[in-house]
Amino acid sequence: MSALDISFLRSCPGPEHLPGDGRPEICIAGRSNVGKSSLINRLAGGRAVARTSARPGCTQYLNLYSVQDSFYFVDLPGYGYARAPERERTKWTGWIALYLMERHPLRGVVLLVDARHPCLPNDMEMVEFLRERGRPYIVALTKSDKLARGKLASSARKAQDMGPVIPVSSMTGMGLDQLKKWVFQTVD
Ligand SMILES: Nc1nc2c(ncn2[C@@H]2O[C@H](COP(=O)(O)OP(=O)(O)OP(=O)(O)O)[C@@H](O)[C@H]2O)c(=O)[nH]1
Ligand SMILES: [Mg+2]
Repeated sequence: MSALDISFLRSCPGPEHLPGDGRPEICIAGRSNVGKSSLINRLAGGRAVARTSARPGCTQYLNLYSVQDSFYFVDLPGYGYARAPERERTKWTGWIALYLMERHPLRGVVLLVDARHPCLPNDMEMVEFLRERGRPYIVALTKSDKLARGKLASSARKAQDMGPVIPVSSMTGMGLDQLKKWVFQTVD
């Protein structure tokens, strides 16, 4: 996969701080620790443009990236982090919902789901939310390198209940060409 030219612009405390230049956006959504930052880094050719950590819940802001000088990636705060205070959690959910519902330049959502745990209740809720609002999305099954081939195939089959699925790995690069293709088609 050829690397994308991705640069980190800033962290925003809420969607109202995103740019107003009308460039298209693709958002990267998913549970806390699912691999959002790792995916962005791998798409950037392995450069550490996004912060990654073993501690879930570290990305509490919307992180904004410029891609190819022509569109943006918006890395959403991970949802479902049980150890965040209740009040914080509700706030994150509120931002995410508001952004997904109302953001005009948003062209599509890459929903990251751990390949080992397809169809968890809060991911299904997200899928329902996107479907109801007619937002184009794709499910990227992350950490696919952690599953043997047969297990990955059955997980991907199950995940099809969520929508169109691409198994990916930020470790091996699996599926990233296909994901990139979806992103370019969706911003176009
Ligand atoms: N084996 C493997 N590990 C991965 C992969 N992607 C992410 N990880 C690991 O999973 C952990 C979380 O990855 P992050 O990219 O920080 O996840 P995130 O969704 O950005 O997390 P928050 O921003 O904290 O919600 C890190 O320890 C990563 O190294 C992958 O494709 N394969
Ligand atoms: Mg992150």
